[in-house]
Amino acid sequence: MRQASDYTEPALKTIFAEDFKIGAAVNPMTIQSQEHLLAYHFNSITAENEMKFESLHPLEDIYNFKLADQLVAFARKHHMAMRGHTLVWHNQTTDWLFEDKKGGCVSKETLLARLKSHIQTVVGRYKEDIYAWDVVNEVIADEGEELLRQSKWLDIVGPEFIGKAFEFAHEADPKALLFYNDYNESNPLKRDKIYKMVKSLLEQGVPIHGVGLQAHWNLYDPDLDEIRAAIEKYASLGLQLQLTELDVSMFRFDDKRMDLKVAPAELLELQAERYEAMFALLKEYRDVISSVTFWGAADDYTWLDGFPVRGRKNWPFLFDERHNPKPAYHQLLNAVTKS
Ligand code: HXH
Repeated sequence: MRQASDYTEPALKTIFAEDFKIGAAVNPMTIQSQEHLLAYHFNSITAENEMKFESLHPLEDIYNFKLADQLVAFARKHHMAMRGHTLVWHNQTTDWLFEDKKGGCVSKETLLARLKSHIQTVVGRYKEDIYAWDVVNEVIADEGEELLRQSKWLDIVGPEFIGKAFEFAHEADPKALLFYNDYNESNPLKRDKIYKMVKSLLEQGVPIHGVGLQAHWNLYDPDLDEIRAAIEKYASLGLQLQLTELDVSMFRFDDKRMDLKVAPAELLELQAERYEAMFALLKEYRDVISSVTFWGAADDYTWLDGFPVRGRKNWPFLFDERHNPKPAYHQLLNAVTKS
């Protein structure tokens, strides 16, 4: 593995210093195993899992801040910005939140009171360290006419849980930038639904400051034109945009191939082309895009190992398993320094 003194290539955070922050999702393992890489190339982090509801608040009277605090300390140590992820989600949230003592459903009032208390505690605790929160994650339905996906939040509270979450977060830290975050954000059908939902929040006076484009992309999808159209549409709301969970999978989402044990040169080349084109586009929108966060940092650890195809490795980042720059890094650097 590379030592701190081995890092001599231009740092990503320097290359894009005039454009946007460059972030990485981290966890308690990677802040150790990837410390030099993170410190050298990145100026922002997000907790991959440690600030999700089930991690921070497993039981009504128990908060677990230990792991989240470790990540915050890492950001402080390396003078990095930190994003918070995530306050309201239908996944990785504990059942107690929605249940009364007898295991039945709580009332709307109780659920909102619990949400408010959770947000005050968590957002309040990290006020000095976290400048932006993903307040609501993934509430839009992927397919069909329905605007909002089915969830216990929707069942119990109705659609106003979304605006309430933003209000509670704004009360807890009036300085924090508050984001709505979602995936398949460049798909035209879902894009228009996200736009519609966020627009209605704005019309109701809800304190929302940005749209998070997760950007779980791959070599082939989404099309650059669709990414551009999505950026334009969200930006037309007058909000800032961030790419919050960027990765470029080697496989189309429905590709089940299992034969690759190492990343083939042809795919690394395609990935280099793709990253170059993507960042050229992102730079065009540097006035509205304030941060680009990868959902990891190097190919030794990615949530895409084993997802959605169990047992399959993936290589979605700019740095390889030994933290060396990949063809995508070199081509990106080349393109950006020429322009
Ligand atoms: C993100 N969801 C989350 O925001 C982040 O917190 C997490 O660490 C990783 C990714 C992306 C996602 C959303 C839906 C999804 C898969 C990933 O849905 C599927 C689940 C199974 C099969 C197909 C889709």
